[in-house]
Amino acid sequence: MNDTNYDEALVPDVELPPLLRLADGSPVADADTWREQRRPQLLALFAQQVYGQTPVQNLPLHLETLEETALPGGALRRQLRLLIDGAHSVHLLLWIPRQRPAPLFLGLNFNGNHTTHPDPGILAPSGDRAARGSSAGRWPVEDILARGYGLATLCCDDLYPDRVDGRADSVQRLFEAPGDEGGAWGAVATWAWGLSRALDALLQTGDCGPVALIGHSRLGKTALWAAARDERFALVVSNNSGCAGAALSRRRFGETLAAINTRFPHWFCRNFRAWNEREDELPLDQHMLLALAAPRPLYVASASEDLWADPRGEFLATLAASPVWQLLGHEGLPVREQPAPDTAVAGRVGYHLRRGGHDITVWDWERYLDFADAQLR
Ligand code: GTR
Repeated sequence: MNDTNYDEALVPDVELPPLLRLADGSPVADADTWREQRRPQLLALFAQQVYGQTPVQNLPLHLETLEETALPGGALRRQLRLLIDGAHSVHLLLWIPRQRPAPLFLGLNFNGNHTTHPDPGILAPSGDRAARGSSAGRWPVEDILARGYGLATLCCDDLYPDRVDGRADSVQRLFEAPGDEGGAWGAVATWAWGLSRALDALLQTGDCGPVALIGHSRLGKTALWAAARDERFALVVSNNSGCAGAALSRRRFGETLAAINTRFPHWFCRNFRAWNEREDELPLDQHMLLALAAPRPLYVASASEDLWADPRGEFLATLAASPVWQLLGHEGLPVREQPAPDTAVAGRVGYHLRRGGHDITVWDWERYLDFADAQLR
């Protein structure tokens, strides 16, 4: 984008909409008011203005184990088919460590389960798109298993093909058409719905403990929205989620609402486009999305060269969300200044700025596993 701002000196003075005030302006001073009033207000706002309304219709879900393989050392690899309403199939790849039940990370992948690991036993979609093992660097399966965690992944395209005209081939075709087109759910909300269905499936298998959500980039935005909506997720990690994820929209640093809504009109609801270049009038900002994870553990990570995602805006949103954890009796983010690169900080809210570019690396994963050790064990 030609007019992208990467100059901190040109960032406007940002006044965030208050997190701990109800829509009528009255203060949110206790946990009950947060839970019973403010949290539902914010969820409704993000559904109306950003991600769209997820239908309440419950579709029947049928699970089938396609195969299971015992791995050397006692871990298991299992592949499941989730058949939704008898008409739409999604494949779930599950790795379970030797000691079970075990806590587990669940995350969407971009290009198919077979890209996340070179194992030739992993089923690949027909008319295959990407090479086997091509994103294995983002999924350190053996390290995760060795630390005593499981891992489950599914491809976002199985739920909603990530293209402007993907809707017709998405799982949305199984739902009644929404009455309000402007507020109709987009791809991010559909992917988030799919994460909840994957969780339904995992909860039916006896060997999964608490389920932590993780997502990179557009799938980090999705993990945050899924965790906001579904409180069964025990922990959430946002890796380089940027605009409409963890970054504050009002800063207009790197990717802006106009940029994202123009390039990816299918990700959000149509109402979101009304806020292009009107960020200051938005009745919300992304610190409020992060706060919807509370009181569960939240970890936000940025990368120093990932300026498009506005690392500083991600940190400031995390800091601004933190008072909700304090209100609910937990330590939020333990610092007030953005930590030096490659330094993890964590209370019940964690953050790091990895040196390097837009990616999820083994170093990032090690920090998430440390955080999960502290928060889930
Ligand atoms: C970019 C997009 C970002 C981010 C990223 C990704 O092109 O502008 O918001 O989601 O893609 O998902 O890799």
